[in-house]
Parts: sequence; C-alpha cells; structure tokens
Amino acid sequence: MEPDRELMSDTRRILITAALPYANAPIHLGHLSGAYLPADIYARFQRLRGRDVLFICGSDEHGVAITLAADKEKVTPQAIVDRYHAMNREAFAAFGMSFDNYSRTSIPLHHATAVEFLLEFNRRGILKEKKEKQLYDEKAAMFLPDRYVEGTCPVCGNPDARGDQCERCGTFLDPMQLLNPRSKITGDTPVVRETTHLYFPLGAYQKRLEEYVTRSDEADGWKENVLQYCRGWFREGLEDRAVTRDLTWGVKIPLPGYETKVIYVWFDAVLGYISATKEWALMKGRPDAWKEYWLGSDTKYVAFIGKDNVVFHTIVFPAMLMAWNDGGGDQYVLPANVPANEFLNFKGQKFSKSRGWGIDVQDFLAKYPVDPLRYTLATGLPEYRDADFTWRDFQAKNNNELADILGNFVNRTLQFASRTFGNAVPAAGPPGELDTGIRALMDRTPGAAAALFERYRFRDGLMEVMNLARGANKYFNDSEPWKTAKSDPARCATTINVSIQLARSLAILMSPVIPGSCEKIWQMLGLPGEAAHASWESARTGALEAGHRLGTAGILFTKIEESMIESDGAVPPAPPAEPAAEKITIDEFRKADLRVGKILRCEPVAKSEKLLKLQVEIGTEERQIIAGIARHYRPEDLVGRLVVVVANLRPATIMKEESHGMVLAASAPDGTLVLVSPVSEIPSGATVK
Ligand code: B3M
Ligand code: ZN
Repeated sequence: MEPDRELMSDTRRILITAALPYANAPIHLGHLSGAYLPADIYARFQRLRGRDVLFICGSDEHGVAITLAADKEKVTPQAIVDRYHAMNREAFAAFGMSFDNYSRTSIPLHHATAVEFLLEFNRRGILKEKKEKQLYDEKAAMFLPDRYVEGTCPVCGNPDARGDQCERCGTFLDPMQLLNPRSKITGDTPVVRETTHLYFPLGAYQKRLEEYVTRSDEADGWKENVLQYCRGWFREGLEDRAVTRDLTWGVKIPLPGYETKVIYVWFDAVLGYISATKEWALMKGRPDAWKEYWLGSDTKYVAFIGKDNVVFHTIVFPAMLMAWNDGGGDQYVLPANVPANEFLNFKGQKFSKSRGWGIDVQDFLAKYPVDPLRYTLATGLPEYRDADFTWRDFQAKNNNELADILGNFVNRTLQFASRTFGNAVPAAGPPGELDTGIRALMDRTPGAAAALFERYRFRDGLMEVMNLARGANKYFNDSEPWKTAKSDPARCATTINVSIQLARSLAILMSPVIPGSCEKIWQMLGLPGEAAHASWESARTGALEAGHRLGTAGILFTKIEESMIESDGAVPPAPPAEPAAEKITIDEFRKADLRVGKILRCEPVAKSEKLLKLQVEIGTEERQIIAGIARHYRPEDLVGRLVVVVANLRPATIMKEESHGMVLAASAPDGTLVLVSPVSEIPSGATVK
C-alpha cells in the first residue's frame, strides 16, 4: 500500500478550544452549528489521527450579559451562572461534546490566572491609566458599561443598539458613542461622569498582529470571513481598550484605587481557556501538564468560535499573549487558526437566545436522538454563509441518508453474514471488477476526507465519507449477493467480506460526526475497544480477518414520521410591544419627505459586512443611499425593487461612502430587517403620505 500524503500526520499536540458561552441562557442549535459541533468533529477526527488532543471549554460567567439576566429575574448573578452552567454542561454532554474539561470562569483558579496577567502587565508598565468620561445612572448610582446602555447606533441609526455593539450593523461601540442613550436599569437618560480605568494599548501591537494574521493564514489557511474582519479592523486602526470596568460582578482587582472595579469580561474570558486547562491538569493529578499544551512549541492551537467573537480571538487575545511573551518568561502559543462560522437561521431568522428564538438543545434531545441532529447540522454547517435549520431537512437527512444509506447498508451486510456465513467474516476470493472499484474508493476516502477536515471544511469532508457509504450501498446492490449465494458462493463470500470491511471503515470515518451510532456499528461487528480509538488510516483497508466472529445486528436509525416533526411554516414570534413613541403632529410628520424609489443598482460596501450601496431612482433623479441591510438581502435580489425613501434626510458619510437619504425597513424581534415596499407597481418619485 502506497502511503497517502494526506495521512502522513505529524505527531504534534493539538490544543482545541471552543468559545466559552455566557452562562445566562440555554444553549441552542445556533451555538452548536456555529462553534461547538465543528470543534467536536475536529477534536474527534484528530484523536483518530493519533494526535495528542486536548479539548477545552467552559462557561463565561462574568460581564453585563450575566448581571442583566440576574437583574431581570431579581436573583443574584451567582444564582444565574450556577443554573446555566449546570444546564449547559449537561446539554453539551447530551450533544456528545468530547471536551476534556468543561470549566467555568467563577472558579478561584481562573480569578487568579486573570489577576496574574493583569498585574504582570501593570508591573511592566504595559497598561496605561486614563481618566475618561462615562455614562452614569444617577438613580441607580452606578456607571453604565457595555450592555447597561442602549441607544441609537451612530453608524446605521438602529434605535436599539447596545452599548458594546450594534446588532443590526455589527459595529463595536463604546456606550459614549450612542445617540440618545438610555439606562437599561432605570430607563433614564444617563449623565456623563469621569472615571479611571486601565487601558491595554492594542494599537501598539497592530503591526505585529497584522504579521501574525498573515503568517498564520499562510501556514494554516484562515477562513475568508475571518480574514475580512481582521483586515477591516486593521484598516480602521486598533485603539487602546479599557480592561477594567466599574462593576461589582467579575474578577476583583488587587490594586489601590480599583476596589470598586473588576476586570473587563473579555480580558478575563479568553484567559479562561488557560485556567480551564490548568484545572484539567490538576484533575489529572499532573498540575504542570497544562504547560505541555500552552507553552509547548510543538502545539498547534485552534480556537473555534462563532463569527461575533472574531475580534477577541484574532486580535485581543493574541495581543495579550504577545505582551505576556515579551516579558521573556513562559512563552504561550498563539492560535494557529480561528475558524468561525456564520449564523444558523430558523424559519428565516437568526437563532438568538436574548430574543428567545430558536430551539434549545435539551428540548430537541428530549424528543429525538442525538446523532441525526449532529448529522443534519454537520451537513448544513454555515461555513461560508448563513444556513437554515428546517424540520423537513432534519427528517430527510435522517430518513434518506442515515437510515436508507448508512443504516441500511450495515444492516443488510450483517443480516447476510449472520444468515449465510454463520455470523462470521467469510474469506474473500479473487476480486472482481466491482470489488476492485469499491476498494479503490475505500482506499481513497480517508485521505480525501482528512484533507478537507484539516482545512476545517467539515461539510465537504463529511460528503466524501457519505459518498463512500453511498458507494458501499450501491456495491451491495450491484453485486447481488442474494443471487450469487446459490450461483457462485465464492463470489458471494467476497462481496460480504468486502462489505464488512466497508462497514468497519464507515464506523471509523463517520465517528467524528455520529459517534454514538459508530460505536453501535463497532459492537455489531464484534470489534474490541471503540471506534473512537481506532486509527483513521486503518479505514483504508480491510482489517477484519476471515473467521472473525461478528456481534448482534440491531437498528441504527429509526425513521422519523411526518407526525413526529414540527411544521416549518414561517411564523415569527409576535414582536414585543414597542414602547409607544412620543406623539407628534401631522405637520411634524410631514417634515419627512417620503418617496417611492426604485433600486437601479446595488453592491456591497467595501470593508463592510452590513452595508449595501444602492443607486436609487426617485422620479428623474438618481441618488446613492447606504443601507445597513447586507445581512438580510443579496444585492442581486434588490435590483428593480421599489422601496420607500426618506428623501430629505441630511446627507451623511458612512464608511467613506456618501448617503443621500434612507430606505425604510421594518425590524423583526431578532433584528432581521424587511424592506418596506409599495404592494403594487407605482412610478418612482411618488410621495408617501
Ligand atoms: N461569552 C460570547 C458569547 O457567549 C462570549 C465568548 C467568550 S470566548 C472566550 O457569545
Ligand atoms: Zn448600527
């Protein structure tokens, strides 16, 4: 057998982390398909490749996301994180996440790790203390960092932008940038007060970060969406970031003057990967073992995240590690890659825990087995663009692919072996054309799938493996063993021998995606140990000797009937009642010159994920309008469309582009935007009143 280049793996260590979810709500399918399932497939795959894998995750238990949830329920932040940490740890276990440790950031070991970094940076003069103006709620007697404030986004005009980020256009914000800010606690308009914070000089690392991103991309092929984000931030220029906050919940700061402050949640959260590894080492009884991964020059570190966490993993965390490493002591590894997926949608809307839209993992798994869910999500991962989860698709993937192809093939093979060959592997005779064909595919598939998995292309890799399952099923059909059993028993024995080898290969190659079912196949084949501990490489050939005794065949996948699934009908949840806006007179309303416009051309705005540049005809006039709708519409779908334009809006420059007016869009509860259009054809320029 020729060695396969794709399978000549080096033996280095692989440290894998998956974003630490906030312990403020249950995990839903959107989280799984964004970061967790890809990370788990990768971890399981690399273990099969014989790599020394450590897979780390845990709950992010600090920050305003937690305290807001606590305020809302009128319970302590500790009660919130205790509840959701336990719930999410169980949900991940039920989903089959193979974490080596699922930790949490409220443990003392984590606080100590975060403080160690902060004090080290402070000692070396890296952090700068600055007085700055911040929003303050006088009634609540507290500063309002991050999500404690909402207001109008200065970039896209979204009236409900959060203090840390505008969910509509994606811009990272400082609460002070919001127009018409209001306190999330009292609803009051905050006042401005001075406060002191420690700043991390991100800008000072820009050049090195750019080199780091370029070098890592060259070495390991970063995803285009991730690179796009990085380039955008580099072009805008990195700025100093405050790493402390005026809050009581979080990691306390042992510095004079900082008694009432805590470390900024993102500064501590990324260090959670390190403290979770330290905790793992302690549990293993080898307290220094964490160093083998974080400080080992032969470690490849891969950080899986959802796309809204990119900046923290490609810029903030690497800069912190660079700053630490500059001290000359322990040298931490930086992420070699940061694979981030796009979003998963459900009934046309993004899964969103803050808006209660989507399906919880636990709810799902109470009704259906886990592997069909893993398989469906894996075949539809939003690797390049947003994807949709539909019940129809879930049913089809389970019934037509898992049950009809993989399950059916394994079942027929084992039934046949049991009935005709005394439940043992029959000896293979000289191969015929069909045998040679399928063996060639079996030989090729592990390398082909590995090449794709190594490049974080899990959908395509899985497709290669399913292609082998399809081929195996067809091979069984075309070989017609039920006929050759009588006419040519040696031929029949060969067919069944090859089919059994194929079943073993499929159990190995599918196990990163559907681990539970693959262990069942392993047992049905009467194999010792676990499929998860086999070697990927061994899936190329038949490893089962003639005479090997098989186990007991059983059902792998049950069909999902029509009555068992829910409807995919697009019924968005009722929008929450908007607080009634202030009353205006008809004259005030008429100040807005609303016109029907026709979109003539449309293209994305350079460097922006959210903005589209529209050329709009309004009567005899043509105007350029920048609209924050790129996440909701494809440019080619908008050409020719009628819209409603605020024609007398003051011109503005948005991302270096001039905008003369605004198109009206309705906002769904999860932030999805739907353009407002006349229902019948009407010439552009018509007034709307
Ligand atoms: N907790 C964001 C989130 O849950 C944040 C990720 C932290 S990764 C260190 O979406
Ligand atoms: Zn915005």
